[in-house]
Amino acid sequence: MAYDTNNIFAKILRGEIPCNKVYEDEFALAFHDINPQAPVHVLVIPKGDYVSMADFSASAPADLMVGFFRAVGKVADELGLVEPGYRMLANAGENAHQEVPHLHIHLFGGKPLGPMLD
Ligand code: IU
Repeated sequence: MAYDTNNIFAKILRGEIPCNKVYEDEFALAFHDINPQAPVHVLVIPKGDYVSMADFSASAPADLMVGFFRAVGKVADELGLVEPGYRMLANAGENAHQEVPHLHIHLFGGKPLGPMLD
């Protein structure tokens, strides 16, 4: 799928739409989900035009890939999620109900989470 530069997360990255930011560096931006599904529900997005993990893993430069995943880990740590644990998830495509066509990793935490896929 071609990247849509008018998707909502692209607009957030360009500063055209506000977000409730928790972390930002040269590779990634993290912000609170507007419709939280857990006491902590944060989205981490890479600074680049990637629809999903498929094109990110295939074509992102190595420094962005490393920087993005380091940012995901840093956000989880800074939010105090590492102990007692959290869930990370990235929806990709129609079957997974990906709503926003810019790669985003969901971080869920702040309570015991149920089993996956229920
Ligand atoms: P999904 O993995 O693409 O289905 O998740 C999209 C998420 O983006 C979903 O949890 C929304 O609540 C969230 N979101 C947001 O935080 N801010 C927005 O302006 C929009 C969606 I549109």
